[in-house]
Amino acid sequence: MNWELIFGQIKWTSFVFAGMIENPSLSEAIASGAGSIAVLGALATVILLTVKGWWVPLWRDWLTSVDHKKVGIMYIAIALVMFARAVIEAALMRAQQLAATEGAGFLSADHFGQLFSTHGTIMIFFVAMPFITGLMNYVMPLQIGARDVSFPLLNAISLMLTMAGAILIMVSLVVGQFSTGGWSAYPPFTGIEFSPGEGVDYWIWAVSLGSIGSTLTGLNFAVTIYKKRCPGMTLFRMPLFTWTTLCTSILMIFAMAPLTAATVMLALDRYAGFHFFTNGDGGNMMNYANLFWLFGHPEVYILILPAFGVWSEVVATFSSKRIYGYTSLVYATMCIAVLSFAVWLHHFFTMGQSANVNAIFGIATMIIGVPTGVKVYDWLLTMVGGRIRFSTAMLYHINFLLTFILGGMTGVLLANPGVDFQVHNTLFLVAHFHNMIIPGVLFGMFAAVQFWFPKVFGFRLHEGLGRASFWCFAPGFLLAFFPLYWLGMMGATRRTYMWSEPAYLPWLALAMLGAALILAGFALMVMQIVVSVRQRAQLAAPLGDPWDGRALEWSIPSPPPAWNFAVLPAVSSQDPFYEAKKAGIAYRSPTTYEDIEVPRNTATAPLIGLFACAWAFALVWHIWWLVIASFVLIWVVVIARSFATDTEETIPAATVKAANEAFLAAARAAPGVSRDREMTSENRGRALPESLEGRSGAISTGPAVEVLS
Ligand code: HEM
Ligand SMILES: [Cu+2]
Repeated sequence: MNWELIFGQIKWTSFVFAGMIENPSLSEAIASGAGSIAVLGALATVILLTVKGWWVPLWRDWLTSVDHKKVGIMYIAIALVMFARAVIEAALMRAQQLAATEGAGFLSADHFGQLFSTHGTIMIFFVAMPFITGLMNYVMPLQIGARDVSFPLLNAISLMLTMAGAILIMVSLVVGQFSTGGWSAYPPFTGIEFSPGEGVDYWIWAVSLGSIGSTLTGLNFAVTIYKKRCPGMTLFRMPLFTWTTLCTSILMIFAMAPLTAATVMLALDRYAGFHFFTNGDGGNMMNYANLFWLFGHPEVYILILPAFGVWSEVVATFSSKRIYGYTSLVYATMCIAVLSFAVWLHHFFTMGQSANVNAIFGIATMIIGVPTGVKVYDWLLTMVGGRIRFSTAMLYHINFLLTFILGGMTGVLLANPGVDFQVHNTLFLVAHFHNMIIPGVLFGMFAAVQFWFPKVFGFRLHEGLGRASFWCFAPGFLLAFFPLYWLGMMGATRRTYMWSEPAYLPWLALAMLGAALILAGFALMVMQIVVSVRQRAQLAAPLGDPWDGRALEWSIPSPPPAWNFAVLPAVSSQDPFYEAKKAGIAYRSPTTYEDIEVPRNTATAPLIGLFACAWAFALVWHIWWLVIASFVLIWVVVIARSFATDTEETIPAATVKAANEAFLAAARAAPGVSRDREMTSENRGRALPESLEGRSGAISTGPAVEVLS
């Protein structure tokens, strides 16, 4: 029997537990422990789903859904699960480096290499990306007054490809090893000669799946914003979060392609003996460096721009003011998006270009600071004279402004090739990019969760626990990363599992403390969600507008109905819902209702995701029959779908009318809640606009007119 035909290169020694049996050590025990947690977690999920009888609802209401809202929620769920893994890996790395100042620590060099590679890869591709994509999915169609994205099925396929990539990385905990090539996987180290095992292949296929998913998302969202805005929503009336979504989508279209090209070429080198990136034989790794960073630099803006959108919404809402400098914020976003393609070389100043080339890219990099600075002033000036409420989301915003400016300045330092020659490849750089990405992107997403959670689920999050978690995260971040600037200047190289340098000890100890605080913050955030679910009756805000919001998403019930808007709104200003509230014409009944067509659920996307996952796994392990079978099956599903005709269902006007009139009547009858009471159980989601506080706040029910016209 030729087992290799069936199982490819998988042997029993490929399983992580075999390492523990063969040469027991603490490092192996931790690896096996992580593998066991993955297996037990999967088992527990299966048992829970079976015992509770949730398989059917999971399949029927979620996995097969093409509703942008559910797709968005699933993206964010992936991000949170993967965050739990990656943040624990970060804490392990911290502990190892601390333990290794006077000894060898407890992790092997190889295990440490896998940890920084999975941590970086997961955080970028399976935490930050799904987080922003999920949020854009949920919020953008609501902000432009649309019923869904332009291509709902494609949207679900993007999600399932991302999920397939995430599952593949989880599988690598149990079967085989992951790459030790870092998140950027530079050849020739990641070529077959220096990394012969399956690790790099896991990286290649997980990242390729995510990358293709993101390309499709970019196309989908850009078309949606161009084509599906409601009547009257000109480009310059779009909320800023939608603007940043548009710019990010365009970046996704152009930036993911070089990445996919790079991963596929690396795969050809490894699988088929090509020489794109090898040393010699005509190959040149600089081609990889250029392709990777042609993706990699725009990628950081793909992540930060949606967060900038969140900050703009949060600061305006919680300052009870219109955003300051709307137009300048839009142009700044566009400038950043364009410039982001002109600076990639700053990631390899030290790799042999002439001084003139380095100088040009250094200057281009510094120029990005200008539009970013414009934004910072706009946010600050939005707060001036505003009635600021220090909600959790707003605390994150203020923290963002303070910390992001410091991180930005270290970026300007690094943009000097001369400085970069000194500190590149040290913890100074690690400090710099975490300094941008944690207070900027990660906390931006956390602020977004605090802000939009009541919209998504119909109840607010527990405010006290939100603040508690913020007060762990914010100082935790400072403690975990500011010492790294010092360490970097002292010469501590990045991706190093031990330096045996006692002088680093105090700084590493501080950083460890910071990581512990970050873990505590995460635990409190999970607790906040659990407690809020338990207390959802007191926290309920079904009337849709808990924060005195400004854009269209706040004008509909929470959670929104499947069709989002009973009648497509017509807008005539920026901040249309806020203007309507001020004018006393919000919550008016529309004159007529029409039948609404929504796409039916379909198994297409989850099946494609399943087969794509099998295909990638088979490629990693050279299980050729499965490679062919799953590839064929993907296309069988696609072709079968092309014959489906009955893909839409109609929701009768009467159903829509009954639901909408009940909502409007409840909203009109509810007493508005003023801003100083918004964190109390009085807040049912009917905000009293600040301009009307102290007055009756009554709504003229008047003659029926189009909502918001
Ligand atoms: C939340 C707390 C976090 C902690 C404590 C942490 C810690 C670390 C540590 C210790 C390293 C290895 C540094 C070295 O080279 O020695 C690292 C690398 C990295 N981290 Fe984080 N991190 C955190 C969050 C994040 C987030 C949110 C992202 C991105 C969204 C991220 C992206 C990365 C990347 C890309 C690398 C580089 C991996 C490589 O060298 O290839 N991290 N982090
Ligand atoms: Cu860059």
